[in-house]
Amino acid sequence: MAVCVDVLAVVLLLRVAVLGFPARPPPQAESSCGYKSCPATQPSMLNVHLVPHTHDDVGWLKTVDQYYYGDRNDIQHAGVQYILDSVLEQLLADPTRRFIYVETAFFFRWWRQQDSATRKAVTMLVNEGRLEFVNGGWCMSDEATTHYSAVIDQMTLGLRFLNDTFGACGRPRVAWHIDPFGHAREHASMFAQMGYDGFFFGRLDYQDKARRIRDKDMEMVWRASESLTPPTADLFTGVLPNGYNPPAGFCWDQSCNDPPIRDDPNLEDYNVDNVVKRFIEIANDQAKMYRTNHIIMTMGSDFQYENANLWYKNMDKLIRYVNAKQSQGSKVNVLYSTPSCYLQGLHQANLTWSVKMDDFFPYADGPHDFWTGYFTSRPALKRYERLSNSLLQVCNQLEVLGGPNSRKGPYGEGDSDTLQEAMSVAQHHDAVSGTEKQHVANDYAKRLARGWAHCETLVMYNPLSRMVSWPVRLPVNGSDYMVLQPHGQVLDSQVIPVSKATRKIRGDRGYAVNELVFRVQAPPVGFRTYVVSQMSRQHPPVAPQPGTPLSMENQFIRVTFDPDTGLMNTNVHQHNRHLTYCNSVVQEVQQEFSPWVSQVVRLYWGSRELELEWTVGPIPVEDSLGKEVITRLDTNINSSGYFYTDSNGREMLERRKDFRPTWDLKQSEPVAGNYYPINSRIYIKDKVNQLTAVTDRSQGASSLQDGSLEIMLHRRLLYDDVRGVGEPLSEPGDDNKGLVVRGRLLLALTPPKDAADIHRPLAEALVLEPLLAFQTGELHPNTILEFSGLQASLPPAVHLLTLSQWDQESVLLRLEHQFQVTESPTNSQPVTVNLKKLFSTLEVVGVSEMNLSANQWKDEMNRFDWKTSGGIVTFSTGNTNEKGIFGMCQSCLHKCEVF
Ligand SMILES: *[C@@H]1O[C@H](CO)[C@@H](O)[C@H](O)[C@H]1NC(C)=O
Ligand SMILES: *[C@@H]1O[C@H](CO)[C@@H](O)[C@H](O)[C@H]1NC(C)=O
Ligand SMILES: *[C@@H]1O[C@H](CO)[C@@H](O)[C@H](O)[C@H]1NC(C)=O
Ligand SMILES: *[C@@H]1O[C@H](CO)[C@@H](O)[C@H](O)[C@H]1NC(C)=O
Ligand SMILES: CC(=O)N[C@H]1CO[C@H](CO)[C@@H](O)[C@@H]1O
Ligand SMILES: [Zn+2]
Repeated sequence: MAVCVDVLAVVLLLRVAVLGFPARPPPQAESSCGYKSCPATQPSMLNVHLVPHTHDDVGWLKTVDQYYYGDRNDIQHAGVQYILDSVLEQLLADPTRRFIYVETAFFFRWWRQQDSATRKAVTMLVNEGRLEFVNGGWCMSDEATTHYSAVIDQMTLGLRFLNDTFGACGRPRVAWHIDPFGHAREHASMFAQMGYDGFFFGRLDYQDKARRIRDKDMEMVWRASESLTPPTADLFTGVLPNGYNPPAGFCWDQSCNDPPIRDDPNLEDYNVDNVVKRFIEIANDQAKMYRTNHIIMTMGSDFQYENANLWYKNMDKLIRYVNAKQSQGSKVNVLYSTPSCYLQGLHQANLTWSVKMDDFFPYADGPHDFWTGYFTSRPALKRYERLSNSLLQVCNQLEVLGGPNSRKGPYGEGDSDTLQEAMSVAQHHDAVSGTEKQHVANDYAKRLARGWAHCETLVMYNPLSRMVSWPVRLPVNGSDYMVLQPHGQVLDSQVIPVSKATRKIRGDRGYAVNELVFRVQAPPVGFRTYVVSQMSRQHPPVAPQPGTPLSMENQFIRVTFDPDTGLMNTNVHQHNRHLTYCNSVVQEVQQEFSPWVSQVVRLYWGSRELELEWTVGPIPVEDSLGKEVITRLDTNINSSGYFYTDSNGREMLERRKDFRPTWDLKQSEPVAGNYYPINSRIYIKDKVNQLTAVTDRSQGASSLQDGSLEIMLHRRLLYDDVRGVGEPLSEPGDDNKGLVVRGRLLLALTPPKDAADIHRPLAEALVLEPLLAFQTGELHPNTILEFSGLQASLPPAVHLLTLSQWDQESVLLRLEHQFQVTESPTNSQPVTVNLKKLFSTLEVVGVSEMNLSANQWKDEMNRFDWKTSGGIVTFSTGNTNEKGIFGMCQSCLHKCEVF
């Protein structure tokens, strides 16, 4: 029993240690939902698909709870429970009406409050395709600031609820990201691997949109991975005509002021002829931008349909009166429809579509309106979200290791549900993105904190599938300590004074004067116990050197500091050298650039990376100027205007200053217009060197000069940006003086061909950080000192993406190949993993393969195929300068057998 890992992820449901597992029930008949339920269209006419919809933010100006109940309508009139109540009544009143619903976080709450008669009625509507779920994740995730691991989890949570509740008829066919502020290629890749047939969105750069309208290129096939053989990561992608709003003059919600259809001919204000004429004009104009005889109109907007009667009553009339014109020769046919029925129309047109290979960042809605600041907004929330993802994975793993019958394992209080829900809410495009009001940001953090409280683990735990070693820093009061490994050997450790910046931030909280630093190791999917004891000898720690030391170095790196400016300079060692201070754990230089910006440069013994720990804030605004704080690294790397950023923490994309791959850019903002989101890393390179910066949270970054990298760390603003939130981004911190934020950047300087071998595992270990836990007092004699859930470490190429309890008998396992196809001569190859010999404490007795979001069995998967122009496409990304020919790369083909 083995599996080949050569794609984003192999997703397996393992039946563990229970013999006689019942056979899977045959797939249920899909009733008449799905494509079969689509309304008839007119082949010789222009079919206008009216898609009634509501866009329900999982928190933005109000918290998710306030939105659900319709609380605080003084902030914004919005109540999701009323929307669902009202739409249900309107759908039941007329079988031709349709509605789509998107955010499972809200639907789930509402469903739980319904009686069985209502549930039955809803199920009927779903089975008949009259109520269709689209997207279907817990939320509509942000695309710039999310990490793929958390996105997959939040999609899995929502889609699983839909499958458990409605079976196959609940499975969304279309991904629907109508509001996120730019679109990531990795999201498209994930949607393809989750089995979606198509994807629609509303926001893209205004110049890009103008070009696409001109060239009738609003719909395309997005080829979303460099490593996956087409069409695995191909996703049909459509740009909606009007964001996600109805055409001008046709908004019939209680929140709009457009005139209703007044159809009594005896009245003065009869307007049917005028409405029909305008509508037909708009439809014909829109058809000029698209290629088939199908067009889509999004009939709804933010939190609309609270009184759904207004919308449906007027749309009923619109359909009736516009179609009545057909008897007089009109070629416009309007119908209630859904995104999947529209998609089916496009598919049946059997056209050849253009191929898109880059992404949709950055997003600008005007020459001076780039949505790039949010890549960094609320850096503390972004870090907390990332750390919470680590804890969630740990919590999931501990539940598995604790045994299928117990959610409370011996190693922790594991109950992952609360944290999983909080994390899923946090992926929303106004959550981790930082684009919400302050009180809503506080609510997201509070939800995560509640999740943490349910997942307190009792041991130091490593969730990675290989042995890792990492530095631990403990705040201590004394100056002499001994650290013991499980078998009693003494570990090198070092006591370092707490930095001035830390003491300042800490104020009168805490009293530790030093930090005890040592390097621990933990086995894969497991833990190791270390014992720290204070020694009676008390002598002062190594005194900090006065002034700035001129250099520090270890086996791999040498860093020098300019004696005048204190700025740092670093080189890669060409050969190993023996240094005299071998037992030193860490060298560090503390730098203060201003009272509110400081940095510690650290070089750990044995590390190939240099650590920069930055502390920024409170950003002063007494001068009435908002500020954005960046860190810039200048090198002599000849980067020629190119730099590389990750997409949702996974594949790397090539960026070029003042350039977009698919249109002639008129650059109007030389800084903001060159910023891109990074979730885990950015690099620049030439033939000899590559500088990679790996980060601990999502940020905005760029390279504005050759050889230079910059990363935005923190921002504080005094004016609202007039995009709806109605509040300047000025985080108060806990004392109302402004938020102080601290974070880390890891820098690796290597030859380009070795870079991925270093930055992939580095980013993996920073994203899935090992977790530390402490106990005081004597060790209980029965304490397990060391444990590994795996029989052996997995190869460096394989990342254990998910290990979580699925139900009583089964465990969900996602194994991912974490290298891109051309980036490492040694690690980009496919790898075979033997499942029988994987776990140390679980016996695998059966395996079923699933799609990425675990809501479809492999043998039931099938997607629309789309014809594309240009079979072979060249890529220049990857970290060698070679052009990889797509579709011909060797290592992405299945080479190892699954048996
Ligand atoms: C689609 O078009 C191709 C030619 O490009 C043709 O061979 C094929 O039969 C068409 N399929 C359908 C279902 O019309
Ligand atoms: C830590 O040091 C401070 C000052 O030296 C002392 O007052 C305090 O009691 C110490 N605390 C502990 C826990 O040792
Ligand atoms: C930098 O690289 C470009 C192309 O990669 C090359 O044309 C140029 O000569 C290089 N400049 C230096 C100073 O090496
Ligand atoms: C979806 O739900 C149906 C009905 O409950 C079940 O038979 C099927 O196995 C589920 N599919 C997956 C992939 O879990
Ligand atoms: C990881 C995985 O197997 N993903 C598959 C999920 O299903 C779709 C088809 O429905 C495939 O295209 C993906 O490759
Ligand atoms: Zn939104």
